[in-house]
Amino acid sequence: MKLYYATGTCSLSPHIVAFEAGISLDIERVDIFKKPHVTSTGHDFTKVNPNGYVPVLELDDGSLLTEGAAIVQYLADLRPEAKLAPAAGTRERYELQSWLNFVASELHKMYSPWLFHPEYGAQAQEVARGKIAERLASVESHLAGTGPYLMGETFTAADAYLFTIVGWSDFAKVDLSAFPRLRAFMDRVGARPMVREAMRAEGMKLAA
Ligand SMILES: N[C@@H](CCC(=O)N[C@@H](CS)C(=O)NCC(=O)O)C(=O)O
Repeated sequence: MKLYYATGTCSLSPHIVAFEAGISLDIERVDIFKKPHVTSTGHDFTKVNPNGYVPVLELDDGSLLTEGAAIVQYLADLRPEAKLAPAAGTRERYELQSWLNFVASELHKMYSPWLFHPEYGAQAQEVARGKIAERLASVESHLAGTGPYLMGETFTAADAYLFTIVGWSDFAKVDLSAFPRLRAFMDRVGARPMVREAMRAEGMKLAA
């Protein structure tokens, strides 16, 4: 299987899940800043994903799976013993999907594109930061009752996704100082050996 990724973007989330699950992936970097996007082997990435975005998982039969929230579940289900997703059909699985959807729609798409494109202007960016702060406050109070992870004691695919997106906060000038539990969550997840391996594989800088 091959993961198309761009360093430090949302594709880090399936990358972390693969490492945590003990699944070895081929990886191919995509330059999402070039138009059209090209892969590290020089291919036009829009031929892989006409929407032009990572992550894309190419399965061994050559078929392609897109959308991070679906890819992490696919990977987690290949190794149920790693407990990165509760069994399909259980109430807990819907809870996981609820978190994945929350991160995708309420956080990921609020940080990006708004905070990565200065052309939207300072006012739009401040509105985005305000919305993000509201959503992070609800994560903060959830962690107070449930922690240390979103689903309780067990690290899941939703934690990998939350860690990836909230990890953009410094760059996006999102202030986390009001969210001590979330900051502790970021430190806890960032210290996991397999999370560090995934980041290292993408050439990211690791905290000491
Ligand atoms: N709906 C997609 C969005 C993925 C996405 O936004 N990917 C960004 C990186 S975080 C990207 O590749 N952007 C490049 C582009 O859209 O051209 C998902 O959830 O997987």
